Amino acid sequence: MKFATAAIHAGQEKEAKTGAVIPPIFQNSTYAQKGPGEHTGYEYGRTQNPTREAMEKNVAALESGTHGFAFGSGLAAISTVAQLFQAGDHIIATENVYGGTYRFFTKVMEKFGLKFSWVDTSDLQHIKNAITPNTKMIFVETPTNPMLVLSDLAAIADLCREENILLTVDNTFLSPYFQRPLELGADIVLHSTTKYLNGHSDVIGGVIVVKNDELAQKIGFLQNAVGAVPSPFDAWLVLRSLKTLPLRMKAHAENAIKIAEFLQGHPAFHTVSYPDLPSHPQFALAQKQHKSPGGSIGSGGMVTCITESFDKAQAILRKLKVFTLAESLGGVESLVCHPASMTHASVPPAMREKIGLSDALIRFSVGVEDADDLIKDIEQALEGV
Ligand code: P1T
Repeated sequence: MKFATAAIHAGQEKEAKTGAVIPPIFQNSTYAQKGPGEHTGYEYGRTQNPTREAMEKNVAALESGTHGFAFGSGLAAISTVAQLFQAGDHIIATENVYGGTYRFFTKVMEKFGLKFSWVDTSDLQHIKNAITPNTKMIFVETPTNPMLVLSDLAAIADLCREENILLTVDNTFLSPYFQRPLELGADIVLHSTTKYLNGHSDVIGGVIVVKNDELAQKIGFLQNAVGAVPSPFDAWLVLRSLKTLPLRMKAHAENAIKIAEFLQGHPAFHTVSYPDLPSHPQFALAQKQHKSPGGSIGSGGMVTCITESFDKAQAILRKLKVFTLAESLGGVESLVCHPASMTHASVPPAMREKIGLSDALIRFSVGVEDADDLIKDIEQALEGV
């Protein structure tokens, strides 16, 4: 099945009793048993839920994996991956990750004895230098949030295979429409489904996909044992949204390049970053790695730029009208954010400086409105600033 067909059909059968075309929401916590232990394969809602299973199978198909596991948030998915490890294990992580991921690893998992090295994973040599005999996982976010730095997944996957290290990729920024890490050799791919996979800013959720039975068994065990599962309704909303993922991602990317080009041509902005701009330092890697299943190149809807000063950034953010000033990203509506004080406030200032996350940086999550209206909105916000 091709991607657009899988987005609509994978994991979904017509409901047996009525033929309902869309999978029902099984809003139940438990299932009747005929006798003790004599059940239908469904025992308890945390352990199994048919609506959740349909969504998990759908995302697994889109990510070219074999098993999907849904969670109550992106961070719940990340925390479940972290629980594969034990005290003393060493993890190499991309130095610029979502602020909440950084906070979770440094403030929570370090307390349990996991050791982290924060590395610029865009440079393979930096990863090689950080490997120790205890290194168990490389955790890569690409493109990074918010600096849009790319890591070469095929090259890192080769290194991981040689060194017997797991490669986990946070694929939230591109979705499987533009990047499929398991095809490039990663072991685990995960998402905040809150973002592009759900795409309508009405769910908090997460998902993990793997292609290996042993890993699937371990993550399935943790999903049930730890219990950070989503509600059936939230799983259903994500499943509904996945049907339009290819259409939405195409529209996001078409708009994002227009916004990036507009910003680049405007003197109010210093540094405009979008992987499909030839000025992006890793443009060539984006052309190789960010491919839709049909072969078209696209880098999603996230664009950043640096304004003259923190005050200028504040003034612009207050005046935007079509772009809503808010945390989060990946919805059909355009959002804008000031990472240093919002999504990445939990990253220490020294680390923000190291990765180039300036107080004057603005992050746009370009939605699927008419690009002309988005550009006009930025133009009116710049008037008098
Ligand atoms: O918010 P949650 O569903 O728990 O997902 C966390 C998360 C994980 N990975 C990436 C790359 C993310 O961007 C996020 C959440 N990010 C935001 C809320 C944000 O505005 O950047």
